[in-house]
Amino acid sequence: MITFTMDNRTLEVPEETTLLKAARMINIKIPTLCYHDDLCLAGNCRVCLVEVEGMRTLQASCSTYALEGMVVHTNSRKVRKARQDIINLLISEHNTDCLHCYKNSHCELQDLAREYALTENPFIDLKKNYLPDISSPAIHKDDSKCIRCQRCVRTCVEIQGVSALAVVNRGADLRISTFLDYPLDQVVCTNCGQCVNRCPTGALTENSYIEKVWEALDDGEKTVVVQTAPAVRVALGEYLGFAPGERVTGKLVTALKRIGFDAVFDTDFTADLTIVEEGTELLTRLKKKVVDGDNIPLPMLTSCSPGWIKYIEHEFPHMLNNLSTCKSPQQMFGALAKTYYAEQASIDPAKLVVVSIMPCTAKKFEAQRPEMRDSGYQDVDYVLTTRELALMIEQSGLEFMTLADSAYDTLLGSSTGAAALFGATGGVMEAALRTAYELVTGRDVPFEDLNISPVRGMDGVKEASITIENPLSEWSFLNNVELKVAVAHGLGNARKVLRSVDEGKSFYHFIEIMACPGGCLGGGGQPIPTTPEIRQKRMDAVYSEDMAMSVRKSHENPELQELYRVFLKEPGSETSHHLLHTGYVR
Ligand code: HC1
Repeated sequence: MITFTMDNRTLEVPEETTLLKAARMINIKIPTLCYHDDLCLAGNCRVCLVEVEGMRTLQASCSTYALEGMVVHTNSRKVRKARQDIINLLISEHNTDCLHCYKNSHCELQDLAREYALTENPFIDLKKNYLPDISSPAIHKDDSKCIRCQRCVRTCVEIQGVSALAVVNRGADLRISTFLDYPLDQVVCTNCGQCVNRCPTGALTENSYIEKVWEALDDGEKTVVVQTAPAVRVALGEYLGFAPGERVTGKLVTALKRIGFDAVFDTDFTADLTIVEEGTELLTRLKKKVVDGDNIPLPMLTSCSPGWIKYIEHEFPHMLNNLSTCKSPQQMFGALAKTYYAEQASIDPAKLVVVSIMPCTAKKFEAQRPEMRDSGYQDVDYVLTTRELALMIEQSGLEFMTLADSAYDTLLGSSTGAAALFGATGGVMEAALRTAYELVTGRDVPFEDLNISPVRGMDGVKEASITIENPLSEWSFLNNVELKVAVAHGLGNARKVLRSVDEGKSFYHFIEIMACPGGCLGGGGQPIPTTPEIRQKRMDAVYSEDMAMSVRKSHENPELQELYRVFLKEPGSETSHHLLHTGYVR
């Protein structure tokens, strides 16, 4: 242990503790613009400078370790003056049209300008004229607001292993660019939005569709329905007065009804549907492989995370046939809304607008893919992130904390605990195993309380296996088969698993991959900040939602059973294939 002094307080910390971390341990806030709990140290912004007695220059606290006997001042006159100068230098190059910035009041640079009471800037104005990159349906990149902290580049390289963003040039000309400066929609960007979630300013934001949604709501000719993703309800509250990890499902539904949506449905409903369709597909693949000896691609890979789909298209195109043909729950919902729901509710689908509330920026891209028009229309019209919904709730003047709870509308609104799990890494796998095991054996999965703990938690790659014993006669070919599965979250981890499978080093029957760390609960469209601690709290909320549900297996969802009875007929039917399945080509 190291003993040292910080702001006249004696501290004892483990070796290799940075001064920034030590300060946080005693609730002293040192500002920083480039540090992020998820990322490696960079020391780029220098805002976190502190004074260390005996040292000639101020030290960056994010990259200076506490040493025995050190005396540190985090708020001396010299420190305050240096921070003011650094912030002013950043502002001298920054587009300061804050009132028209999407990140207005959610910008870390703006917060510091306020905290340090900066009223005048002694430095020359060095702003450059950059044209924003508006090519992507998901992400808006505006270099005039970039402070070159490089959180985005480290995210894209270290966590996602994508490298769509890179640093180019040196010194005053340094900027964040793409391959050959191509627009975002022409490079390997997966639209995951993890960069957006870590950007301290308005340089990277989601492409907002709020105005389009208001327009639709104001159009008396249109019926506007909305679906809410599993991970939204465990995070939305963070922007509206609740602590991380508080579930706000009932208030979310009430808010959407008060905003004016004609019906409020749940993506969890189609998450259950995905499980039934995907579970059936997995069992069909196994049967074809084992019984018929077909050369069916295994492992089967989940297909609900659109950032992941874009990644496999770019990086492992030869494995595209391993992807489940199931569309994501978001897209299954859109296709059903404009067919089944429109029919049941006697609505002209041409006048039906489907809006999604998602924790994910890539869902905006997914909704616009040409494959996603099987209803005869664009199945999902507009996708808003959790953050955009929070803004709409504010715009509506609703006091979210005081809203009563409401229930989802019927027909596409009931769900199970299994569907709630989709919001967390491992959740799709857990939900699928609960259903597939029961379909094959007639019994519950052999885990206490249905909780399949090996696929839970934040490890980047998780593995599990279940041996199938005494299956029903139809599945006798699976007797004593050890079903091997894996789960990866974050595209860097996806790459590890796929490489290992591709090189023949690992074998699995089924792999769940989610593009974002922690799964959707850590999506690029979730409230900022999203940190490891906050992801854990959202994850705990997901599991408590599952435990609170009266039905916890997808195939037992009553509205889903009705959907099959009156419309789809059976899993994998012709209608199912037409509306709910798709394929991707390179
Ligand atoms: Fe997800 Fe999914 S879990 S992809 O993370 O399969 O975004 O929440 O909605 O579609 O259900 C996201 C979350 C979400 C889909 C579902």
